[in-house]
Amino acid sequence: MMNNTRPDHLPQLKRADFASDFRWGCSTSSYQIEGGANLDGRGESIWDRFCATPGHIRDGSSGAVASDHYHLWPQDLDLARELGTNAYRFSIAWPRIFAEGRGKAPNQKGLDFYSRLVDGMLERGLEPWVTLYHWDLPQTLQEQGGWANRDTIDAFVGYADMVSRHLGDRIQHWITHNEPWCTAFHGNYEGVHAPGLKDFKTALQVSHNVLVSHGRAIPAIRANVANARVGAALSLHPLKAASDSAADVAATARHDGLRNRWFLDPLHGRGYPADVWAILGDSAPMVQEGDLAQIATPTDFLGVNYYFPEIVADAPGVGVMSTRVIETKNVERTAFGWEVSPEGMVTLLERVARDYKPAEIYLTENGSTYDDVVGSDGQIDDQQRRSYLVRHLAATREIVAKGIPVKGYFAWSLLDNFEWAEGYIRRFGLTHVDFQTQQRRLKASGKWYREFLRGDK
Ligand code: IFM
Repeated sequence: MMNNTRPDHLPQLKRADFASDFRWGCSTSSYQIEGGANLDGRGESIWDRFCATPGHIRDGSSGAVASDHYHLWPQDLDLARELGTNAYRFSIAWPRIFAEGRGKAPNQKGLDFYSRLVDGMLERGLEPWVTLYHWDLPQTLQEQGGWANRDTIDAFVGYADMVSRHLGDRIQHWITHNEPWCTAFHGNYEGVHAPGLKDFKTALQVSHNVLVSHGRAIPAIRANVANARVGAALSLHPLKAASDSAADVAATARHDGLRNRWFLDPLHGRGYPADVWAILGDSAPMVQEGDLAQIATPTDFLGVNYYFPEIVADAPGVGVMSTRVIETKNVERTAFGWEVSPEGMVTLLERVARDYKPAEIYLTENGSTYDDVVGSDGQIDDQQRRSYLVRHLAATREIVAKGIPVKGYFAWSLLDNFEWAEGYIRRFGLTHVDFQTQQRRLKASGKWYREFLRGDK
């Protein structure tokens, strides 16, 4: 395999290759970085509860302290500014606003924290991009059925209303949900994420209710925020059939149906894909009159989180969809085993633009994990992550050159953080975090991003 980490093999890039109003940022999420789990009136989230059960998290950890961003946020925003980014994507912990998920009075200390955080972004020239739901559902709501219960839709709209009322004077960009596929299927079918359920029908109902909550939150946000720009961030994958056989090709179409089209189609006014619906049988979600119209409420942009392509084979009897994702050999992979494929990102965005024609697309996440080593000089020479970043930015430039309306790129992630079921084993940061001391150190990848963004290469 080609050594893709050698600087002379990497494409040459400069910020000036992109429009001057292109959004450059990093993404983070509340549970993964904040810590401060019991501070200032924050309620329990499904992730606090999930992590407490031995066996759920590979290293037995939790996000209780994480990167201690709850205390260290000024220094983290300084880092984002020093990188030269002009935008910053973060999420709000719902249980900090409503400890039990809903209520007339919000937790003022929670609102104040985010208010200070947003002011801190603006003071540093960082445009705030907020995500309302990045998986930390209040545990009380889970006890009432979680996202499978339609009442959670109302609770989410109340929460979105409260947050947008308080922060809408300073935040223009609103992302309702991060990766609804993961919320639904990792959390409720595979059981590898909170709340840890393993029920396909529940997962499908969750996916539907999450989508309805997205559509219903939009008018609330627009009512509170002048010039609001709203969208959702989907995790999408380009797919290839494992072979030319009719069975593998058909399996790939089925897999695409649930992985990609199950979310893209209803958000773009097409309802659920008929081919998938026909397979679901009794597992299909309960859809009420008006739901599909609400899901299709017009948005301003589509957020795409891109990490890796998938190779799909027919697998009779495997799950409801009878498909299997297979691992091919001789492919460059990250430490997570995810295939590195900048060209897959090009294929994916061409497809999304062609089939759905979103007015604007933002790459709301893209990044990689490797086994970082801190050298004796204290430096983290993460050439693989640097190479990954450079090549995905070159792919972004190619996508833009094709006339696809990609308007921004957010690297995942600003900091090493709590990587869900993998705990602290997987590091995605452009900045290294020593979880004993909370010391931050920019990795080689972060230094490259800084040079690229500041044009001082
Ligand atoms: O860390 C996650 C993030 O929370 C959602 N998107 C994928 C990232 C890497 O796994």
